[in-house]
Amino acid sequence: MDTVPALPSPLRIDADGTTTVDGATLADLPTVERDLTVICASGDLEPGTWTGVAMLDLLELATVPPETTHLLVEAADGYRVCVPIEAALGGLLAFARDGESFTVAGGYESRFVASGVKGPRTVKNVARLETVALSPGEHPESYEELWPDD
Ligand SMILES: Nc1nc2c(c(=O)[nH]1)N[C@H]1C(S)=C(S)[C@@H](COP(=O)(O)O)O[C@H]1N2
Ligand SMILES: [Mo]
Repeated sequence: MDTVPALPSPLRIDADGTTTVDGATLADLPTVERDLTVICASGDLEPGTWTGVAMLDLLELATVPPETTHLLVEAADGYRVCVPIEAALGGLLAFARDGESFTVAGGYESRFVASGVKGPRTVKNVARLETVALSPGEHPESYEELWPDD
């Protein structure tokens, strides 16, 4: 399967400096498969085998400051989530689920998925990642742009 799709535009990582990840760089990263269950907004469990590149490998292309607590994952449409960095690092920038490419099955190129990250935070068409250091009193939700899809 040709897993890594041609992205409409390069992926941007804002960490310690800005890194631009083009399609060729993305395609050079190892492709992995992971079984992850996404918890839908409704509470339903959606198990699946996801194929993509490890967020850890992707973020290793940038310099992640040691004080990072959360990762902002932003879509081309402005949708944005803020998830704990440990959860994000264990996740995938996925391109397919159960062997079906999103471009074919869903009409989008990529999707951020991670264990413990619920359905509404599985951002589609990821365009930008940003590492942030939140102080203990700060609410991750205040960094988010979540839209109901129904
Ligand atoms: N870029 C982007 N990603 C998004 C959304 C969105 O509006 N924009 N909606 C989220 C919500 S609220 C849900 S429940 C799921 C829906 O995924 P599905 O279409 O596979 O059910 O995608 C999430 N990812
Ligand atoms: Mo949703």
